[in-house]
Formats: sequence, C-alpha cells, structure tokens
Amino acid sequence: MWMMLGTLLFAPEIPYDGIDQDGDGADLVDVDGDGFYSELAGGSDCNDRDADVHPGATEIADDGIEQDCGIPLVPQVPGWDSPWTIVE
Ligand SMILES: [Ca+2]
Ligand SMILES: [Ca+2]
Ligand SMILES: [Ca+2]
Repeated sequence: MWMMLGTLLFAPEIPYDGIDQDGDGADLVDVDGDGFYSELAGGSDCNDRDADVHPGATEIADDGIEQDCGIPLVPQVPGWDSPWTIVE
C-alpha cells in the first residue's frame, strides 16, 4: 500500500490530462511556467513549450513566430465582407 502510494507520489506529471500524477495537488497545465495555461488545458497559451510565447507577449515582426498567440490587437478591417458586419 505505502509502496504503491510512494510510486504514485513520484510518478512523472503528465500535463493536461486532469490527473495529479506527482501529488503536488494539481494537474500540470503550465509546462513552460510563463503564467499562462496551455490551450490544451483550456488556457490561452498557444505554445506551452516556450515561455516567450503567450498572449500579450511582444510580437516580433516577420520572424515567423507568433509570439502573442494571435490574440487580435487590431480592429476588424472595414469593408470586410462578413455576415456579422453591420452595414449602415
Ligand atoms: Ca497530470
Ligand atoms: Ca505556459
Ligand atoms: Ca508559452
């Protein structure tokens, strides 16, 4: 029984599965430790393996990396043909 419990306590944590493998009281949902939970766990971090990538991060232009996770910071383009666009 205690050996089994010890095994459970020292089991490696598997992120995002809703199960607390390592016994620290919570499932691991922020692997890179940037303070944003992974999208896989219902959070907003689109890359939980890179602490430099999270919503609100400074976007570096033209480097091919989506630092801010594509959280839109610019308003909808006027004139875009959308059923949701209110036409006056
Ligand atoms: Ca887990
Ligand atoms: Ca994270
Ligand atoms: Ca991240």
